[in-house]
Amino acid sequence: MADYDDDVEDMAEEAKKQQRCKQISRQIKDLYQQCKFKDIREVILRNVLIIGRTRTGKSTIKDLLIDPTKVQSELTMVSETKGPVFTSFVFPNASLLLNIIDTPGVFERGNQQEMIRSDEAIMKAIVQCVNLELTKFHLVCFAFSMTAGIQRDDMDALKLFMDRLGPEVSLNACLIKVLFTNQIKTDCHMEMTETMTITSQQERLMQEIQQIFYSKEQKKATFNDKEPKERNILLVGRQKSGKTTFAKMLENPRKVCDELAIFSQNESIEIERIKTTNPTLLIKVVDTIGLNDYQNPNEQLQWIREQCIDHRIRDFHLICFVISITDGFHHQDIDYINYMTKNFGENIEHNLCMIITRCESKTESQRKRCYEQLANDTKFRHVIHLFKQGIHFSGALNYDDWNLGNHSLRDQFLNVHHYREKLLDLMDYDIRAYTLTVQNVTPMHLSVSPSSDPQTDNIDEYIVLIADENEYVVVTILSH
Ligand SMILES: Nc1nc2c(ncn2[C@@H]2O[C@H](COP(=O)(O)OP(=O)(O)O)[C@@H](O)[C@H]2O)c(=O)[nH]1
Ligand SMILES: [Mg+2]
Repeated sequence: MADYDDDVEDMAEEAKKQQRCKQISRQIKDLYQQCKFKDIREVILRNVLIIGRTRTGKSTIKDLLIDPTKVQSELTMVSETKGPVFTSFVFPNASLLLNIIDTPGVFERGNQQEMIRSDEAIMKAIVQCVNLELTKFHLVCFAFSMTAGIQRDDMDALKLFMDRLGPEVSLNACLIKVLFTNQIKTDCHMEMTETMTITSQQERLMQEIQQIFYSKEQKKATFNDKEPKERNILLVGRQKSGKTTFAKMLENPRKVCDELAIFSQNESIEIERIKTTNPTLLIKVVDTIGLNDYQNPNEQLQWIREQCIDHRIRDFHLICFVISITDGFHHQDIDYINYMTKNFGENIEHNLCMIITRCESKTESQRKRCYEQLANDTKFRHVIHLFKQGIHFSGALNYDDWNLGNHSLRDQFLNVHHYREKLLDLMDYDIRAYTLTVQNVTPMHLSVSPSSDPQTDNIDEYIVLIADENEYVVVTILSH
């Protein structure tokens, strides 16, 4: 009996203990609920390497992962090349940890202009990854912006990159195309009623633009039976900086620019003859092949000089260094400017001006900010005085906006017309022409045409190599 009583007592004690345990466990759970680290769980690790030039939107791709509704800040004129940047992202729903290594310097050249490329930046990026114990990449993304396109220089950098990482890297490679679209585009698109098709919207816009153009021209019209003033203009600048579009805009500001292409067209020197009324000018525009990082700028400039002399154009009233606001001012551009003064002679500065293209949607305050950024840049400050004919803006009716029948085209035209007026006034002044001398021009048959190098000619081959299985990720970013 005593044994039985003991057993009952033990059982009761045991039940009490269990109850107490349950209570404590509940309390621990309650406490844990209040703890902010309660979501600790296993995650899948993914390492992504983003490569590409500066200003191709690589950092913006990262922003996009966090908040795709974010409107990007305004484009700056000058970009700084930074070292590799490492960021980790956690996606709780997908139990994913994403490590992104952004390597801006890889596609920028070393200091020595004569060297085609140093792989110092690539090695630096690799060392940084190893230091972070990141030795495996699930994805290697090559980002390029539609406005700058893919240049031959990029191909060289990619080739070098693959040499360093091994060809198997292409199995994990993809191509990211970054499009900067105007915020206004979406607004206007929504405004369009169902009955108003894009075509009729385009027709209406063009009529409106024609009317504005004629009324502006009429206001300026004066009786003038004088012979037109002859002006020669030389356009120099990077590939896709907007030189050809600028010449077309001078001829006809109502023209919608061509659609952006990824690759630069094969070009040779083109000479456009443009006749304008108000003021009455006969402008000969020498549109050159774009300067590119791939070639020795000295040779390129010398070739341009020879071509001009071959075409019997030696006197230039304006020598325009063309840069696009979307690509900004690179510090390599300073080298080009210095090479220009060296190659063409110091007195080029009396006729030198800068044209900043793709500004059709920029307001006056934006243009002012852009100018201030240039004037305050530590490096550009030293060459700004060379642009004795000033820094000017230009633009053209944007193809994408036209394609969607956007109302913004009207305001774009007002800006473009204003820029053109100022530029024609500049050309109308009696500027003393700069004369190209034959001195120092040694006859040489350089092949600076991008199409003439058989080794890097087959662009498609490289794309297939990098974008295995033709994988495209299209990222659309709202611009400011
Ligand atoms: N919206 C806009 N697009 C431009 C402008 N300039 C150039 N583009 C675009 O950039 C592309 C390349 O420009 P292009 O004039 O051929 O450059 P180039 O290589 O310097 O002659 C054009 O086809 C246009 O799509 C501009 O002022 N405004
Ligand atoms: Mg061109």
